[in-house]
Amino acid sequence: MNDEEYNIEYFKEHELIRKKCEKCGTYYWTRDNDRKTCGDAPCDIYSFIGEPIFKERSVEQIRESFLSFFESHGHTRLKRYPVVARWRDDIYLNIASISNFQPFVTAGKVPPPANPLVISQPCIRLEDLESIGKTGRHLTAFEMMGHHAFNKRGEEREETGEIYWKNDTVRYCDEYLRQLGVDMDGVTYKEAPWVGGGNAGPSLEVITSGLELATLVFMDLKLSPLGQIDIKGQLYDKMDTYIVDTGYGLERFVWASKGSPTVYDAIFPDMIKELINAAGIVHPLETHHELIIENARLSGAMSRREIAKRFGISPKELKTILGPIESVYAVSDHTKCLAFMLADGIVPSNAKEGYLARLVLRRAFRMLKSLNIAIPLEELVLKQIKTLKNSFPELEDSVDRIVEIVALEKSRYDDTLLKGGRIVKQLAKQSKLKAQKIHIDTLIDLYDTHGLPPEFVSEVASTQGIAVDIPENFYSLVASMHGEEQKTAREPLLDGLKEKTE
Ligand code: A5A
Repeated sequence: MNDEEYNIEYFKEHELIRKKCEKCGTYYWTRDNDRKTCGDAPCDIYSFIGEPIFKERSVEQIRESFLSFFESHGHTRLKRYPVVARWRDDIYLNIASISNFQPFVTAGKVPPPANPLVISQPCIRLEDLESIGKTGRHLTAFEMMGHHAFNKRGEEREETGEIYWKNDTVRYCDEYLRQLGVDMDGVTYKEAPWVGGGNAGPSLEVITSGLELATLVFMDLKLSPLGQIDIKGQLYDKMDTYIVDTGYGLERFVWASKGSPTVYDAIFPDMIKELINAAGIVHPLETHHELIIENARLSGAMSRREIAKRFGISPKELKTILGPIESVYAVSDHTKCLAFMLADGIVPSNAKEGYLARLVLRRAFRMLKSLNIAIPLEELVLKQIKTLKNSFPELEDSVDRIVEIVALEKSRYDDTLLKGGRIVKQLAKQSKLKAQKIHIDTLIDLYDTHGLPPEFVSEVASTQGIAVDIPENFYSLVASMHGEEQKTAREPLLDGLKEKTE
């Protein structure tokens, strides 16, 4: 992407300078002359754990502060859209606030519902499944607060004029962060071109204290077979429209304001307490305080293996300490994800979005079991709805349906495991005879055809003396094979190796 794209007047006027990260080589903008790195994980560690970035605020307070800030700057506030992206033929779930307006509004074929507009859109990203509970910052269900402006080129622009573009977008961001009380000397704007939903454009990631809080995308390209601009082997052309597409991670702002070890501790304190009690465990913050805080600070920047080494323990020991609390975090996350998925009408099945709901349900069943928690999952989903009902009263309309669906799914799951035990035993015996391992393809087949989670396969196979290697990304792998989500998931082009989706 042409450097000129980031030559934004606002940066110059406010004396931000462009630097190259000493670690990852990415360019970023900062007010701090002495800065050496881009500020993002893994180049920088989370430095706000125990030292919040600004005054503590709740989810409701941050959401309202964002929406009213942009309202006071001429934006129309919109209600949320469903989490099931029924209007899209390329994705099943709503993965970003801009997804609401792709492809027809972004292509200029249908006028936007308001212009400019602001929204807080519940999104679901299952490609982040394996990170849930581990990196401290990933949720499957999160709210993306976005302000959007849809500009047209050519004659139409002569008539209506430009709504706004890069300068005002960065100015709004600076002003909003300043209003929250963020120290602006610690904020970096990292250059990270964005692609998603058939569109692309230059983008700036807004980072402080190791945490990416928001992304400002200047969407002005569309996929085009004869396009002139090559991005990652795909051809793009300029659009007739150019669109401000921003995404501010609501829960991350709340986390930054609390400085808790993870985003889950910031968002789900009551649910976490209840699950810990029900499991009869102690939060490792109490038993291994230093390790947990240090792990929380490093978890965005280092692998498990590296962290274990730093503490002079084996990765297995680290897993024993962290495993239960990570499952507690994941159940907290998944119950919220299910509240939205089921309330928005998804019925678990073996296809399309139903497959994705079943995947989340079964992961939650399995984790509850591993924690020895007997509370029915539907009760926990209802608890989430209670917490969410002030902001999303519509969720309450589906309570009866949700209870019925989750309970039915549980009994199906129990049946599946009962039958599955025999299948896996047989398979393990055969593998033993042939001195073969159980291959990943077999694991996927057992999951897809028989509904058997790889952890269950591993448990049963081990009784026959067969060890099973479960790939770390098993669930996001099967989700992507079915969800086609990866097609449009955002990929920062310059750091594709690090993380795809943030
Ligand atoms: N359309 C653009 C704006 C977009 O989707 N950008 S993004 O992928 O970077 O997401 C915007 C912001 O949402 C991120 O900066 C981050 O703050 C938040 N976010 C993304 N994935 C998240 C996840 N799995 N959990 C919590 N927050 C997430």
